[in-house]
Amino acid sequence: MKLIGMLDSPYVRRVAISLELYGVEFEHQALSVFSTFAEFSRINPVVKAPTLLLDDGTLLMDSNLILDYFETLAPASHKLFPQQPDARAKDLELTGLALAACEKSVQIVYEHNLRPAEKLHEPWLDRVTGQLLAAYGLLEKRLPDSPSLTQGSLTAAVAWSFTQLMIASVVKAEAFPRLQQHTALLEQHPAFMRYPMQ
Ligand SMILES: N[C@@H](CCC(=O)N[C@@H](CS)C(=O)NCC(=O)O)C(=O)O
Repeated sequence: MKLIGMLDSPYVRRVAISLELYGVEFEHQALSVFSTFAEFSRINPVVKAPTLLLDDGTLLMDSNLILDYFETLAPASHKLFPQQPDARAKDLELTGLALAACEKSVQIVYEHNLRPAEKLHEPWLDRVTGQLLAAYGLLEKRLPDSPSLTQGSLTAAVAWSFTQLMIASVVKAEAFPRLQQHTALLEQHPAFMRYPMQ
């Protein structure tokens, strides 16, 4: 099976790290949805990263759907979402906040990198920035004191590393010390080090 997409996408990276933690073997093909659009489109005409191509030709896209499949396959010892309902709800909360932070960060990056400067729409950027800061504000509060390696905690770290790489001037690291510390710790984990953002 093949995972297609660049690791500087937080969605691709969370899938790569999760597959590693599940113990699933896969080939990573680092294609960009921008610079290698044509090659990407020959595998997935929709050109969405991550794309996961199963050995039988099934094409999965959207990190949550890809991870849903592997979470179902994983034995209890390797599942990344807690099984106990209250703990699961807390972890889904972290995951949702981290994914919102990814989405808002990506929107800001696209607004700056894809749109001509004269067409930047400041009210939209302000709105998205407010949503991004709200997502990280809640994550900073909701991260448990000693988080275990779950889907929520790993997605929070992947999101934070992405935001800090791409738009550190928008989200000041010093205002989020718990996210900083949490991410620094997880970035030392072998699964994170095997799939670095750059
Ligand atoms: N909700 C999706 C978001 C994926 C996403 O937006 N990926 C970006 C790369 S970071 C992409 O494919 N951009 C190209 C496009 O949307 O045309 C997921 O979780 O996989």
